[in-house]
Amino acid sequence: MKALKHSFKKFQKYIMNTAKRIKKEHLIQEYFKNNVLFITFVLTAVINSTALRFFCMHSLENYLSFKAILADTIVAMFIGSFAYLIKPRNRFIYYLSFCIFLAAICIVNSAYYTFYTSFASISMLSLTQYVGEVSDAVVENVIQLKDLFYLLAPITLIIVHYKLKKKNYYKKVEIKADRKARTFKTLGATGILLFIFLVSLSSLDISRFFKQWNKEYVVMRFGIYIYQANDLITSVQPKINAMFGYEQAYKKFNDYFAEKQPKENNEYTNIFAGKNIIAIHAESMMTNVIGMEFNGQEVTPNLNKLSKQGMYFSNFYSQVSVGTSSDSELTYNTSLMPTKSGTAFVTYSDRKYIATPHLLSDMGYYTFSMHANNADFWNRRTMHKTLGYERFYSKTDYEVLKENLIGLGLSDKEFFRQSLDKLETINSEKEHWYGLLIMLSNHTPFSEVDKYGDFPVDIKETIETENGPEEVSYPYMEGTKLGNYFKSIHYADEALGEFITGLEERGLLDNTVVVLYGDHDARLPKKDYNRYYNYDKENDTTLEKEDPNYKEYDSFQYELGRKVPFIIWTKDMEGTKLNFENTNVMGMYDVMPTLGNMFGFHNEYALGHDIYQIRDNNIVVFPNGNWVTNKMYYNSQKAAYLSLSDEPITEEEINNNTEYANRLLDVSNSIIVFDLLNEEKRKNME
Ligand code: GP9
Ligand code: MN
Repeated sequence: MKALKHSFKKFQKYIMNTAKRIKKEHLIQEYFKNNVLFITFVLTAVINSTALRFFCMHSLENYLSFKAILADTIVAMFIGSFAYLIKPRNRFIYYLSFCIFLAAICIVNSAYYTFYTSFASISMLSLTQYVGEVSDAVVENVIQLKDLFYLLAPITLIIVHYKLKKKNYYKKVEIKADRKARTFKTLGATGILLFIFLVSLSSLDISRFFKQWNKEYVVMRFGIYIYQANDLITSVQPKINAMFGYEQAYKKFNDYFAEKQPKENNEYTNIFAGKNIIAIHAESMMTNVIGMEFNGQEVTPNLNKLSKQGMYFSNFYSQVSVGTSSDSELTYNTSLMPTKSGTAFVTYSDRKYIATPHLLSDMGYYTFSMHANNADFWNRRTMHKTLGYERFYSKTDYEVLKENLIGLGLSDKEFFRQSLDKLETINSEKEHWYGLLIMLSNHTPFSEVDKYGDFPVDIKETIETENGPEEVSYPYMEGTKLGNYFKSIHYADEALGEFITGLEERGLLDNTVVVLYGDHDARLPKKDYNRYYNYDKENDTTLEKEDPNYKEYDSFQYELGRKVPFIIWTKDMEGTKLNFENTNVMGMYDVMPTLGNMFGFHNEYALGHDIYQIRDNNIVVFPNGNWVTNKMYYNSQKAAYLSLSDEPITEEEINNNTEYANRLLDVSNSIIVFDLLNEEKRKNME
């Protein structure tokens, strides 16, 4: 302790002395005098990046973001520090080149943002037809006066340089220079700032940085220069990954599909041939709300109705990884699994995919997707094109009024209402069509409770008192995240109900099959489920484990509870042989082969199965290596399972299924990383 005190005192003294020295010897003024070009370079780079945030994101919080300013300073100082290794009179060229380069990054992003309300990505360059479109558009409509602001940086640097030259400055600093020492000192100072920056980052900042798709967020926290460098790495990395091991991956892929059971027809083959399709991607919609009630009021009356009237798959799982919504869309459209690293939508948007919209297009369908959010969210603008959607109706195709906002953007009710008009037009113009509509309102954190409408999740009871019957209420799920989720999903369900009514009124259901899937679970806290299942209303608490009425909700229950609904519905299905509940385990990767069988398209490289071919023999593999069958749920990390039937379980069965799961994940990953479905590429390799 004493030693610590002593060192602290010593450090304090050192700081005091240094401060005195700085004051006495006018070191700061000296520093400024001797490093004019370096300081100009750093300042202009930081001002440019700050201006870019100001012009693009218009909020004080964004353009005065401390983290971004710090990050920009670090980048500029890092680049600038190496200039000290060069002779003073040659440094100007070094600074000017980098100054122009950094200004160019700002100009490109500024112009790009005006057009796309997003920041630029190098990966876009690989889509050649897209580049054509963009460059035309940029030249014709987009370059504006504000984009030229960034040129002030090199202009300032040039002016400063000539002023210094006039004063014979370079000759003076030449004498004083100790080049290596200056470089190291500047790098040292940069290192200290970097340390402060890293400490200031939250886990959300870090995770978004690595995912990179939420570009505005990354630019806001890391500045434009780090964003662009990160973008370069994330765009190039998959190309490098794909350079090694192609042959081996191709062999494994061939072996895998050579063993796959060929497609067989069954009683559902072509039952919907020629029908139009409306697919609804239901954000965070889970199966456990189906049939649920509070005080006699159904949480999701419309979803309940669809599940009762249609073909309802009640044992259905989504198979998402870190790409959540986008992973779900990938698997739904291609019957492939999410990639092991990165996300297919962002990292591998330039690969060839055999996707439902491609196959339907080949059959003469007009294919489109609709989502009233920013088109670049999850890189959909690019990826929906890659998947074969001929048109993507995104935020700019909708009227987004402030009063209609919920959570991430336009409310589901308004989204569906405006989509109806578009669907009506499409229906009048196209003979066959397929549309994917992506919902948005029921998105975590489910906190805008006042916008969801009135849906109490308490317990109301009427009790007899001396003064007659009186209504009492126990808070139950009120104020919990799960409770808020119920309110939110009630809203989403109402939106769904209004949409179905709207479709019916406009005659859009006459020749249409509605397909609905929940994209992933809502990631709700386990303790809230515990309260839901074990509420002790007398004490307003959760029952103890020891209580005889306690219902176990352990991690297995939680995993099984992550089921999402999958429903195939037509307006006249009720009471027919297609109206039933299918309880066989099924995954998102089985959707494409199952629908393919019903509508008449086939993807021979699907990883899932037509559920009517595989029936009760199915296995659903999750990206983390876990898997589930009708008989058991297996957690591969813990090497533990939960039995789901009375049938005995053998070790051999567990090993075989685990091997199958690993192989499937491996092949799926290789298909995407090595672009194995791209025959042209194959030819070039041979
Ligand atoms: C964004 C929406 C949500 O447009 O689809 O994505 P998520 O956060 O669920 O992945
Ligand atoms: Mn989602």
